[in-house]
Amino acid sequence: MNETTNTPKKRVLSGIQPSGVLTLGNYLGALKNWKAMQSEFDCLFMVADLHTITIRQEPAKFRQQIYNTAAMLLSIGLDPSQSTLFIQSHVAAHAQLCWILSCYTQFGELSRMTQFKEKSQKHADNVNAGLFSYPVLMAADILLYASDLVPVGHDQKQHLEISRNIATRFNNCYGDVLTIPEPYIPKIGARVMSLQNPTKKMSKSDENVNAWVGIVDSPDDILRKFKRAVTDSEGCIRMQPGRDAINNLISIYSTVTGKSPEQVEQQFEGKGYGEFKVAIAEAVIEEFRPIRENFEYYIKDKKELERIFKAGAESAAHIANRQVGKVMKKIGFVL
Ligand code: AQP
Repeated sequence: MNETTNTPKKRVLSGIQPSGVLTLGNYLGALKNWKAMQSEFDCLFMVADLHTITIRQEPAKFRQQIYNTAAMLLSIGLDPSQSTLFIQSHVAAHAQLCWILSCYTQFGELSRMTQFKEKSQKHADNVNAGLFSYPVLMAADILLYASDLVPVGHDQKQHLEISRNIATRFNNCYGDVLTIPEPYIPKIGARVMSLQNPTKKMSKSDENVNAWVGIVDSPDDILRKFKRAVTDSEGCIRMQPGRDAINNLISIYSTVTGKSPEQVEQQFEGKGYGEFKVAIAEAVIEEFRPIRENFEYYIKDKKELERIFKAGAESAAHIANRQVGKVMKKIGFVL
């Protein structure tokens, strides 16, 4: 219950892929908000491991990344007594509903997804059906829990839209079965760009390690990566259209410190890029310091991580199985 309005809390589902070391982009674009959302909403947060195998993974590394991502969710302050934390593949209903919904999704609408176009170019040797139908699995994730809200980054808007279309199409056939999710635009938000190519978003799967800053990177690495970040030849710290590198650095510093971009510009008036980069690195190092310490604690005890995430999966499965049952009954399956 929401204690101020005395109404049921809205349900929110969000997930993160264990596809590498979680970055400053994942943190400022998603994780930091998740922590802030916990008290206001009924939150389910998942390690989206089923999504990750659309790109080929090396088994031992993949398994470790799943543990790391789970430990990271706890390290940033997600509380299993307040939110449901689980690993997607532990709830079989995701795959089950995905198949059902894929029969209510058109080939044409999946073909228009920009992420599919981008990822199939990047991984031209493995353009598998999972990569193509990824948005259907995402729709299943959301619709399984009757999520009212889905936090969306800029790059996820198209996927939420297709989830809404699939749900509406299903409801047009069978009545009001699926909740149509609304986008939730987080309070703190930033699209963090690559430090080496600021026209591209910072991605954990970027092979150039200098392009991204990991949450558990050492302070030395963080400092080095910011020092190497590309800039331009203008020499002044001001947000301006077309100055992608500087705009990105100001946005990072502003989001981490809570200062407005104008305050950041004032603070660094007349100062050089070198000084600015060190200040950003120091702010990021301080932001990540307690998280890295927590991470070192949680990652040591895999049994405890498994216990926490298995308990979360049980709660999630309870909701998800009922929803799949409802959907199957409407379609006419014998249950
Ligand atoms: N650079 C970014 N800026 C802001 N938000 C970002 N997110 C990711 N990168 C940035 C947000 O993080 C959440 C989880 O993302 P994901 O792991 O499910 O997949 P992704 O968006 O594909 O993230 P990556 O790091 O780019 O992974 P790879 O390299 O595996 O593709 C999402 O809310 C996303 O918006």
